[in-house]
Amino acid sequence: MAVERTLSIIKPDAVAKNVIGDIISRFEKAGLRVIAARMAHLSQSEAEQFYAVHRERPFFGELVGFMTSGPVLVQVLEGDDAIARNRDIMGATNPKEAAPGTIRADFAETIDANAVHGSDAPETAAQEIGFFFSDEQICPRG
Ligand code: YYY
Ligand code: MG
Repeated sequence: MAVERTLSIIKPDAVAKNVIGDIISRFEKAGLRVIAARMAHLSQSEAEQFYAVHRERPFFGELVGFMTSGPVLVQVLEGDDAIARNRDIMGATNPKEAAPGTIRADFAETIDANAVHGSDAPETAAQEIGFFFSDEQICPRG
């Protein structure tokens, strides 16, 4: 098992519900370590850039509107198989289809406001981490 890093975002709906700590606790219980974190209120241009891969999708405008609607917590998580492990504990994109006990099943109701983002592959993880954090802002555990 390789130690990986992944980018996680606790989205505006979950921040507004005041469940940041509950969600980080899920990461920690799954063996993931927070090695960088900061609050951010994304601008329209930042959200458009971050989700550029979806720019042709019909939900793009709503996605950007939602992601800029309030503050988020952006984090780098590190651990064995961090990318897939984070996706597992997040649950399916649509909370209605997310397995019981996953973050999206427990903290979200709709596909457009689904509590968390997680990188989906090593290349996107590296790109997304670099989008939010410089090397000096990342503090790997010894
Ligand atoms: O990686 P993940 O967040 O699980 O889903 P993506 O397919 O990458 O879509 C990104 C984001 O877009 C999703 O978290 C919510 C939103 N979205 C939507 O509002 N409606 C859809 N039908 C699909 C995605
Ligand atoms: Mg995705």
